[in-house]
Amino acid sequence: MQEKIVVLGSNGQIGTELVTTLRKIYGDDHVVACDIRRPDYDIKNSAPFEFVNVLDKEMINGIFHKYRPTQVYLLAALLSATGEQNPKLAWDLNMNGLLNVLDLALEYKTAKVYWPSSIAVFGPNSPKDNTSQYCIMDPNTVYGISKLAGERWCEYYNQKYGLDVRSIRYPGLISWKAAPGGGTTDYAIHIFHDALKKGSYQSFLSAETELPMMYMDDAIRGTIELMDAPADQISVRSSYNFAGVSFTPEVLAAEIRKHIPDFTLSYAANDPRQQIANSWPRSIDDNYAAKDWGWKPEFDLSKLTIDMLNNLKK
Ligand code: VAH
Repeated sequence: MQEKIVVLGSNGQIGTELVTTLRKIYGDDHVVACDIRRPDYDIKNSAPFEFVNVLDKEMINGIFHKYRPTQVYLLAALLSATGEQNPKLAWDLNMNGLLNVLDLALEYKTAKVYWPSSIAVFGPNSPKDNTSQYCIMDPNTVYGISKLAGERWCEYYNQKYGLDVRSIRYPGLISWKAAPGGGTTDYAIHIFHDALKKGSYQSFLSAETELPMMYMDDAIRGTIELMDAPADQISVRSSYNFAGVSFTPEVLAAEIRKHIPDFTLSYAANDPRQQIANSWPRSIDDNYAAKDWGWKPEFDLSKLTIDMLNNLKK
């Protein structure tokens, strides 16, 4: 059957690249990009785009009615740092946006739904190293709380109503195409821009802050591999742990200096994002993803650094 894929939140850091990749696979007309803002990347005029506010259930109902999607990706969300500045909007968007989509997917019998979670679902008392799929989870950001609650709802709609909803706990994602959207891990993107522009960068996270990260190419490939996997191979219906490479700002700076020898890194003190980063794990065990669909990252720190610098230089 012909796929008709709707991507809600198509203009974000993930959505921008997911839409491009899905259109290469399924064809422009089979992927509808939806966002509350017109894309700042040059989408082809022919490719379908819709203005959508995911908090407006009637509006989303109109999209489901018009396109009868076979797959829906809900990427619209407020991330960790922005969410702390606007807790009620973050909870409303991240939670009610998801519940709107889960209900409509049931009503319109959508074959598959994708919703991103994050390593932000772990908290101060979660194990810090090689954090496992099942462990203590006490997130203390609105973003993390909303993602943990959302995972519970995804599993509930799968177990109670049979909805085929799939999810991945993304680490900090690094990419060059679309600007990052208010995350705590965004230093690992800005550092490349400043390294090329100014030869220096001031990190808002301290030198020894190690966080789980991943190159966007790996994240997009892994997401599509998950969505393509046979349903009976999916053993996790909350959200899969997912790992790329963990590093600190100091280690990343040393890698950048292999290409820009004079690059200097300084540190800003007392940034609120430091508290958020301190509550997250240093590294993640993604053995369930490896077992269930053969997940394996391709970008290590060296390859990620080369790709970022080469593309940003263009
Ligand atoms: C954030 N980039 O910083 C997101 C991500 C694990 C981090 O969820 O909020």
